[in-house]
Amino acid sequence: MSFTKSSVLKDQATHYCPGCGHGIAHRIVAEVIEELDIREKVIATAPVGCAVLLYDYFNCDIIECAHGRSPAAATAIKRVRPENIVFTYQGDGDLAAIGMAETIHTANRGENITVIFINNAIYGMTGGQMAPTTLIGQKSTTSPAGRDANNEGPPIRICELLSSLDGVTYLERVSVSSAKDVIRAKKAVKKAFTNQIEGKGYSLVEILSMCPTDWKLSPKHSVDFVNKEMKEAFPLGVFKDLTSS
Ligand SMILES: Cc1ncc(C[n+]2csc(CCOP(=O)(O)OP(=O)(O)O)c2C)c(N)n1
Ligand code: SF4
Repeated sequence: MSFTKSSVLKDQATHYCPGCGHGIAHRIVAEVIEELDIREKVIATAPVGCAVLLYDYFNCDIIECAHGRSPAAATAIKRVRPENIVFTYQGDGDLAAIGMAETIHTANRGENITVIFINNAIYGMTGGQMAPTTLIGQKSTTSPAGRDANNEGPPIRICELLSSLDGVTYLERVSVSSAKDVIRAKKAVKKAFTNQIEGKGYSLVEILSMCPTDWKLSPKHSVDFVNKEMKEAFPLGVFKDLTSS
């Protein structure tokens, strides 16, 4: 079998650094949209962060949102055009820092949207500042001695945090740091889109993802960092699934 690129991705080289997880996450989302045959119906929101140029890469309708405001914009789009399939694509700075209020209230309202959350434990685009998901001891430009729970608090686990909200239908944390993980991640993303198609409500997939540039690690060591350190701090798994009950 020969590998072909999904038609949901444009013929456009990305600007992502070597070893970055965003490209893998893009491919997973694109393949799912193609397999579900929903491209014509999809409206995505692009974040502010390294994936800001999402609209250059995906062959579907995309609106650019102010930093962190994707859930509010997605809420409006889905309510006005319920026949469309709406997804947000957000980094940890976008979703869990500046956009935390939008994230919590959108989840709590149980909006029928799909959220793709890329957790790379750092602010990638702006040069490596600490994110809400930065690990204890992890160095960043704003925690040069390593994150200290006494000063900065421990990392925020979004799936665990949102799991207490009644409005939430489906939460799963996956990774793109091995072939097996990528297969699992695609299943989760497909379920999150299928839930929306079936009108089941708010679904979020958290994807642990590599940022070699701002972690100052090689691509190979970045994969090791996800597989060892990140998976320990952010265990993979399904945190809520009301679709099977
Ligand atoms: C209102 C506003 N505040 C701050 C910024 C600066 N800014 C741009 S991207 C970013 C963080 C990006 O990190 P993340 O969301 O984790 O995405 P990543 O780049 O890691 O994929 C920040 C703080 C901005 N563009 N707009
Ligand atoms: S800075 Fe990090 S998140 Fe941004 S493109 Fe480079 S590796 Fe990816």
